Amino acid sequence: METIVNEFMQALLSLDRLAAKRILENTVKKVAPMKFVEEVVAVALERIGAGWQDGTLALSQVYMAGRICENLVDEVLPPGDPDRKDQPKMAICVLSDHHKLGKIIVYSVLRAGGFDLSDYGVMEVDDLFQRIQKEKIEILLISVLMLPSALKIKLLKEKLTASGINIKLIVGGAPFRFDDRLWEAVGADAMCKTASDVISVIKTIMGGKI
Ligand code: B12
Repeated sequence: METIVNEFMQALLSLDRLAAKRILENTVKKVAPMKFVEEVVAVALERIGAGWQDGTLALSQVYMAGRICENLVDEVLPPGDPDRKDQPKMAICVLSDHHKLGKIIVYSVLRAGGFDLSDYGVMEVDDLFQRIQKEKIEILLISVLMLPSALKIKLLKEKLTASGINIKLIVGGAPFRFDDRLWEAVGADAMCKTASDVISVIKTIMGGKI
């Protein structure tokens, strides 16, 4: 996988979308698309992000790499058959943040796993609160990649509690991977380090264990 990560990174840094797509297509002949996303796409983007932090890469490279991956991942993780009964009503969003790739992946994983859910895109606390209340959402999945955005989940939770709304919050993204206790501090019910953990967490919630 290391060679593939390096080649994929080079394709992204040269803004060569076609080369990146070719690497993806060749690799998913041998490994599951999700494995490619988590072990190649996410690793390459983290390394590119680290390059920006230590000054060896430009923010524009981080941005373009993110956009290329966003499109590729959309193509490789197709929606599954959402024909499932007795599901809780679910929605997913990015809260006050424009890092969208994690949300796209989690959404695709859930759809591919047979779950149906609404994609709210990027939301702010007040609009999100109104929408989940109106649509009677039972499980809300929130993706954030910046600490200030993660802390806004606490505001949402306070509003929900004050209104007596009982909804399960599942959170994920970089701040929760950096700090293992943050999800509890913001009042979430569960946290996932990777998108592939999400189905088992939802099944645990459906089984009444969270
Ligand atoms: C690519 C990137 C960008 C791209 C985003 C492109 C896009 N369309 O998404 C661009 C260049 C636009 C960008 C901009 C900025 N970024 Co940026 N970015 C990154 C970077 C390098 C990678 C993020 C990424 O896409 N990773 C790949 C995806 C697949 O991983 P992921 O999102 O973590 O998702 C996985 C899991 O976490 C999980 N998951 C995620 N969400 C959820 C939700 C649920 C419910 C579940 C179950 C699971 C789950 O599933 C996914 C797959 O396994 C990170 C570094 C990092 N270590 O994360 C910095 C990072 C997130 N960025 C950062 C910053 C500071 C910024 C900027 C403020 C920079 C600036 N000064 O302008 C802006 C802010 C933009 C904004 N308003 O939101 C910081 C945040 C620091 C902090 N503590 O708050 C980071 C951590 C870099 C750093 N170390 O400083 N960024």
